Amino acid sequence: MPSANLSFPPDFLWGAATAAYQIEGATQEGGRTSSIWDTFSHTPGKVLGGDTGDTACDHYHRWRDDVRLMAELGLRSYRFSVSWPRVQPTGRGPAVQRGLDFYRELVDELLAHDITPAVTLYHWDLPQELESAFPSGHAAGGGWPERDTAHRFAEYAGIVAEALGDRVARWTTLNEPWCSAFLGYGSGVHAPGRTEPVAALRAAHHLNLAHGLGVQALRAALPARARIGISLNPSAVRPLTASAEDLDAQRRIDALANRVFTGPLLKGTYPQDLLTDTAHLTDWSFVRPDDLAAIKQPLDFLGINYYAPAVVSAASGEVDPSAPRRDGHGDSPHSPWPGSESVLFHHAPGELTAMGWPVDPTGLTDLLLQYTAEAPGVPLFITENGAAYDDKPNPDGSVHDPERVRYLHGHLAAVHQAIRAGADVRGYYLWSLLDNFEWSYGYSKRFGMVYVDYETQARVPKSSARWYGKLAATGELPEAED
Ligand code: IFM
Repeated sequence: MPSANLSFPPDFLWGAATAAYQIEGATQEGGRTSSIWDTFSHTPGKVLGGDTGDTACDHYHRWRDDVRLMAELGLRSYRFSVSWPRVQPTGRGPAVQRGLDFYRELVDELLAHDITPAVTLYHWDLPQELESAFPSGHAAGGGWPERDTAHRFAEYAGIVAEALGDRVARWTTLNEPWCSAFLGYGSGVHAPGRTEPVAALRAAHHLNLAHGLGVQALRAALPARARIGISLNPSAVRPLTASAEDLDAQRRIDALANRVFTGPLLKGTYPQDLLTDTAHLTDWSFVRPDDLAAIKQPLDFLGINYYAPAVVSAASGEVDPSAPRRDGHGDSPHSPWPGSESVLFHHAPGELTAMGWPVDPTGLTDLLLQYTAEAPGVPLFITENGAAYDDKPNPDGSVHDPERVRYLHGHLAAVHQAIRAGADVRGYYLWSLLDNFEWSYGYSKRFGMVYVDYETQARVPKSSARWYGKLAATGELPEAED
């Protein structure tokens, strides 16, 4: 579609995002100890090709060059995560000053280049010690199914806020708690790799609680100008047909993907249908009386991470548990959908990215308008959006990625459409600044607008990076290349 006249508001924030474990490397330096992702990636068979985050993009040593590159590309904001085990190696007690210093220097460098830092406190790298703790005698482990982890997170949030609060105004508590809970403890394709449906539901609640307690700790430590939110990865769930069965499948997945978080965060309740759908698994007595009030904290913004919609149907017959679920979240015989394991996932029509995810920007417009209605008055940010493609350097070393430009163009046009329809969207962070460690896919999937040669650690901006830089400079959506 021609993009003439697609101008974004003048103060719209254009940025790129990364996460600590995906780019930093240096996993045993500066006093850092293992996170659940170090343990998981070092467990044979868990990550494609046996890849680990040990070196990743070596950002821990190359951060100055990476900030310079961001400035050259014209980015106005950088969203990164703090590695919990770098700052508080055991997940409790005093912080390691070297860990805090790393992030202070990074923030100072960003500010010196006029790039607004946006800090995410938790992007999946739980200190291993907290997972290995067995506070209530659970045989399989501690971690997010345990209440204490929420309190540990609030303590950690306060520590980071004290250290960076004079320089950082944008704070996100958790990134995509759905993945932490349901991929980490349900299907087991993410760390810590547990496959216990009830633990996944308990984890979801304790992540919600961690957010609520974390917001309180941040507000206590930060100046009033600080803006605090959370990044969710809501699913734009569509029924395959309009049959009552498929609509029920849609309702079930919407409850487990979306409302399990937005219910308590925005309304202070868990949805009744979710409690009913999972009643054969748990009575939810792990939700204590004051928890919901603690979780429903005022939000200064809501972060939305969007990649693709989901199309679901009811199973029409016997379900083969070993058949691929096609929900886009990796291969596992275990479902990440407790109580709704029989729901079938289908590809939305159209082109697929290298992740096998359909390209369908309409889901982004839908979600932005949905959250405009559900969270009135709360500004929205797209805190992640992007696509993996099989990018390869040309003989002259350049990297041309027209598919990514088309993906970005389509999704930014969808954001523009939502703004025109009344959504208060304040910024967009492209996932990702650099090619990086794509979790259980290792280094096989490239999401970066900057190509990383993992042998030499050379960074090569792809053509999408130049395209995006033009957008950041002008606020006008450039045409997609042919
Ligand atoms: O790489 C991830 C990121 O860590 C969280 N959101 C989705 C991205 C692509 O899978």
